[in-house]
Amino acid sequence: MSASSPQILTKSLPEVGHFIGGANVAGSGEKFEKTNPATGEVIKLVASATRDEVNRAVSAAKEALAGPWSKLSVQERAGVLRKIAAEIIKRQDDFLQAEILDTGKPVTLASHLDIPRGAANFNIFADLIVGIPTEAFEMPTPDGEGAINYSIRRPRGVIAIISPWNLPLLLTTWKIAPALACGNTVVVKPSEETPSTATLLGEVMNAAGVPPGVFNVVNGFGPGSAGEFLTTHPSVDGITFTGETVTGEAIASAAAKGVRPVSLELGGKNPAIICKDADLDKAADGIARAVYMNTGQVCLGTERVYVASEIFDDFAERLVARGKELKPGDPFDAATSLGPLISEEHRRKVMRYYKAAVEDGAEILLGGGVPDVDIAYKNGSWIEPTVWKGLPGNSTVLHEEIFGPCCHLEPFDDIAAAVEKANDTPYGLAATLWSQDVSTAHKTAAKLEAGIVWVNSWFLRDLRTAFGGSKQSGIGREGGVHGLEFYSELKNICVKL
Ligand code: NAD
Ligand code: 6OD
Repeated sequence: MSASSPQILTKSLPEVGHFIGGANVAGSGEKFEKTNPATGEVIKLVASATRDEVNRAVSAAKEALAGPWSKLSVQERAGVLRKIAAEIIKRQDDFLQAEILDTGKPVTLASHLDIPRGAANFNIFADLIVGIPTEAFEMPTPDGEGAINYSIRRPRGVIAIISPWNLPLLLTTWKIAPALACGNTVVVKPSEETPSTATLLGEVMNAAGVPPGVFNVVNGFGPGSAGEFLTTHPSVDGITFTGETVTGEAIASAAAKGVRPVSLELGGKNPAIICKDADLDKAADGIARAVYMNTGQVCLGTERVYVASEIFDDFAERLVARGKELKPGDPFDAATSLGPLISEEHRRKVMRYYKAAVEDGAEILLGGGVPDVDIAYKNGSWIEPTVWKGLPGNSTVLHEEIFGPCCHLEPFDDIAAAVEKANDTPYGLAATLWSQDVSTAHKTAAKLEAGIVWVNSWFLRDLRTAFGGSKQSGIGREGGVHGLEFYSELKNICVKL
């Protein structure tokens, strides 16, 4: 990507601007090139928001807080959210096209996960907001008359939403929906790699009757660009972020100025434990998804697998076999099951870990390089699904988040030792555990240091549940009532009788 590009090359490229105050706005500042990761072709020019454009978006959001949006009842707001969901489904093909061109992910994945979840996020928070209770307490007072306390929810104000590129529509709507459900207004800064679906969402908001200024999008980068302009803006009342832990630290310090609430969903180095009594085929299917899905670019994905010694070879064989079945190619072809990585820059990062694994003495059971692809895709950011074993405990490959379709397998004899190794990480996002013994499953799940533990499954989501990471994987929980806690101010009213 470069900030400027020759006129002659870029003249006919479609442009992605911003969405401010209910209208698409062509950027007035620099434009950068967006590449299709499947082909390496430049497909779009994206406007990088100036400070003035970010100021305009935040002002539009601030003004909209006092407009018709604030007059809607909770039931009416829920109705608007349901219309947004219906509109996303109606425009499913547009969203698919935009998401697939930006990410290169296979249509089978985007049409089953990304776009339907984008719509489901609005429906679930519409359901939740109308039913969420608050608390009430009666209290005695010295005069014998007493008092009652009750609480009500109020919007926090303007919420800044900063999102990553791996599941663009799914992850931005996961924040937009609860923020709007609680009556806030939002300014979204999508990843520079995936500007399109958030921007398209602007049209959906208008069609669903969302008043101008309630939903705004500014495109651009992070530091010294739209992300920083937005998170440091004094009129932003709360910040919600999904992305890398190191970026989370920068955003937490931006939020500290003005003491703004912040929700952080960050990176992981997620373990899996496969017990000797696991259903091997189901475990191999589950771990194959956890390692290879979205080319390993899922924050919840598994990169470290601890397997009971008795079944190690059988499990490894099954996982490798499933990796071999993956087919890279045209993302729009229903037969394609493996997409590229998001960018050349990210491929260089993942390849550094592939190289480090070999240098650290890993035995490669699968992959390790770049796959053969059709000539039309030869400039894309393709990478092979990869499985290693035999790494020493101090290898960086076992401690740093790679975010690629790869994992390391290690045998264990004693489940306590497997749990200790699983927990030996500064991260604590997700873990997955495979056992048919109910006691082992419950006892081990409770010991794993992670915000989310799946037993005999992975990425099985009930949107009413708490979602978030412990340790360096985040602060706070979103999802269900927990998301509504972040996006609303709970006010206690004490009435002396
Ligand atoms: P990233 O942190 O590089 O970028 C995320 C967003 O932050 C982008 O929009 C970027 O422009 C913006 N940004 C970067 N620096 C900023 C700054 N100083 N101020 C304001 N905004 C800034 O992350 P990424 O590479 O886009 O995404 C991959 C990472 O996201 C992985 O670490 C993955 O684990 C994590 N992730 C976590 C979850 C979760 O739920 N915990 C979900 C998805 C992805
Ligand atoms: O399912 C979700 O709600 C969620 N936030 C998933 C995150 C996936 C990370 O890549």
